[in-house]
Amino acid sequence: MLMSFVFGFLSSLILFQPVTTQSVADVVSESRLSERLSELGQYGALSDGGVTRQAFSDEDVAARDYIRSLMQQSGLSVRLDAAANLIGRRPGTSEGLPAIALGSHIDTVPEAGLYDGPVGVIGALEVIEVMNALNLETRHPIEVIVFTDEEGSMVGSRAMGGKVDAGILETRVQSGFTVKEGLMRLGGTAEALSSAALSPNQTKAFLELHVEQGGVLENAGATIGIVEGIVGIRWWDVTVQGVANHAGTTPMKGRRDALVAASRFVLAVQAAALDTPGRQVATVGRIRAEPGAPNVIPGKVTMSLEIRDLDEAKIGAIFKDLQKAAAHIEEETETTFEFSPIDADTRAAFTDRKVREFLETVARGLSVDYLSMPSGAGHDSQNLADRVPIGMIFIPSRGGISHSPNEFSKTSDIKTGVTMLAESVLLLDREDW
Ligand code: HGY
Ligand code: MN
Ligand code: MN
Repeated sequence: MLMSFVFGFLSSLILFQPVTTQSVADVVSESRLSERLSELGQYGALSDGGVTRQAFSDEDVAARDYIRSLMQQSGLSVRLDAAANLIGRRPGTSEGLPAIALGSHIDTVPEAGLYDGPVGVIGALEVIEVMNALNLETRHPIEVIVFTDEEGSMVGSRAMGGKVDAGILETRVQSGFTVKEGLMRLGGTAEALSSAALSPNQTKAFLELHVEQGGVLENAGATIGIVEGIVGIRWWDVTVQGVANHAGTTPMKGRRDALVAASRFVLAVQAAALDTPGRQVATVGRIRAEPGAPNVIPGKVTMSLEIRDLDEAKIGAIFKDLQKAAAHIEEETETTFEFSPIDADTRAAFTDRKVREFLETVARGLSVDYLSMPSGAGHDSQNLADRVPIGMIFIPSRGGISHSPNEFSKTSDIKTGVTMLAESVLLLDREDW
């Protein structure tokens, strides 16, 4: 035990040699990070300080132009792949080597905060600024990627990970566009989606800096999370069919009220997640009762169902339990339930052990308090994990809040995350592994 600690500590001293007299941390600029995050936050800004910048919306299109201009200002060559992923490339001294890729997303959920996604994109661009300022050359090319529609279909990272088929093009996302329409708006090539898949040896590793979106780091007083694994996420549309009728003349007994049935199902979802041992979660995030008038018994309800866990088999088992619960509710309420999977399946993925070791070496070298931890949120990284070694760095979210205008991360923590990211890129570049 002692020997492995001594070895780990010594290797962090040997491996982790700051590469220049002026250190990376000296150059990472908190003011530039915070300026750029607030500039990006102007695209879809809300009066309460939050932002709505849904994939394929006008705000998303305009924000991508802003990021493109930052990429060009820092000397990156910019391209779009068929899935409209925006990719900025900094050449390496050995162009034949695979790229080390960084990045995240800039699309948001409705009424979001400023940090979920943008910290990973603005942070990756800051790494490029640091390398330029220190005149650092890397052997490997470095790429900064803005993935398409992370908050919905994840078409960008799924296409890059070779995990999509043409069916995804018909998926309609929160902004109202189908993926096909959206790709047209962003300049993608829907009919050539498969060409976005990473070829072998195209990318050496992918690192994503992201806000934790939970309270684990803050509660532990740690600044950095080194992610072990990212949960799998499965979505369904659930339709409950009852019989609409006059709310005044229809006796309570014998009603076939779709909203009463749906409400019982929502409580069954909560019970299934609470009663199963483990850290799984299950949510009904969207519900709509029709025809939606106060004096009409709802005849139809459509709602979403989401189940997440690191263990795919457990997601399947919980879904089976919920189908049984729905069958029971059908009988008692004389309604019918229909489940249709939404093509946004995101499989659980584990980060690469070697990449995690590099991240731990850098954290020790920077004397940063870090935790190894799972991610309860989904991320673009997980869709690349079958093709590329991935690593994720978390920074704390105040109060564990995210997907909300109250989302906040300290600029000093963002700076620490970016310093970790930059030093990790330099270490990955130096080491043959
Ligand atoms: O939903 C998620 O976990 C991610 O923020 N898209
Ligand atoms: Mn995110
Ligand atoms: Mn999100």
